[in-house]
Amino acid sequence: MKSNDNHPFYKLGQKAVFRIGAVGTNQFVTDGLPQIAFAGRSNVGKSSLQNALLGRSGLVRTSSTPGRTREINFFEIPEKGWFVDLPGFGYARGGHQASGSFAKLVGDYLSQEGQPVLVIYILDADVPESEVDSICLGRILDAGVPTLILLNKADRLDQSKRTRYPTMVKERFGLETLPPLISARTGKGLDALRDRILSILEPPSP
Ligand SMILES: Nc1nc2c(ncn2[C@@H]2O[C@H](COP(=O)(O)OP(=O)(O)O)[C@@H](O)[C@H]2O)c(=O)[nH]1
Ligand SMILES: [Mg+2]
Repeated sequence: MKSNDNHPFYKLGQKAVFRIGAVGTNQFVTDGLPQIAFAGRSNVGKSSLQNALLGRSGLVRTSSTPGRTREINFFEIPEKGWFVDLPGFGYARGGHQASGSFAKLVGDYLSQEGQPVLVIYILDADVPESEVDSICLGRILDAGVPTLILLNKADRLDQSKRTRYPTMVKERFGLETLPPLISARTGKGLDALRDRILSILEPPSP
């Protein structure tokens, strides 16, 4: 682990467990605890980011082959809430038909009443202008689901791109603030994200 290995979120991360890979809406978790969903194109690092946040290298399966995850995977953080790993947008091994059915499953998941409480939408920091992101992120923002946009794989950008790309993405999606540059690989930016997640899973008592 990196220098941030004593963040209080790790205590919860150690207890995280995989519960279900939902292939139909009847398998969605509905226990009322907050769900934080990770969305984005295939291969942007959704699974790597969840592992890095939790400090659990093998919990969420990662792959260098895009489009492997077909289910909506629910990881329980006992008594606190859930990490929900959505299938990657914009790529389907099973062809057109399969692609339509996961688009529907993800659409149904995202349009539930009150869940997810937050969508973490991950962009590849080095691909700031993908058409698939325009469509998918555009829909999520239009649906009004609270969304945090992050630029992952920041370790791959040179200084010039680190300056220019967050501004490009901010303008493109009409965001109020610059999207943070993070890296699931180096741990850059992850403690701020753990703080935010912890404030959702363990809200300060009123
Ligand atoms: N350089 C770099 N590679 C990353 C980072 N995060 C993930 N990857 C790599 O990107 C590939 C896809 O990651 P994965 O987590 O499976 O992506 P997913 O399809 O969005 O879940 C894997 O080879 C990861 O090792 C990162 O921050 N930096
Ligand atoms: Mg994945």
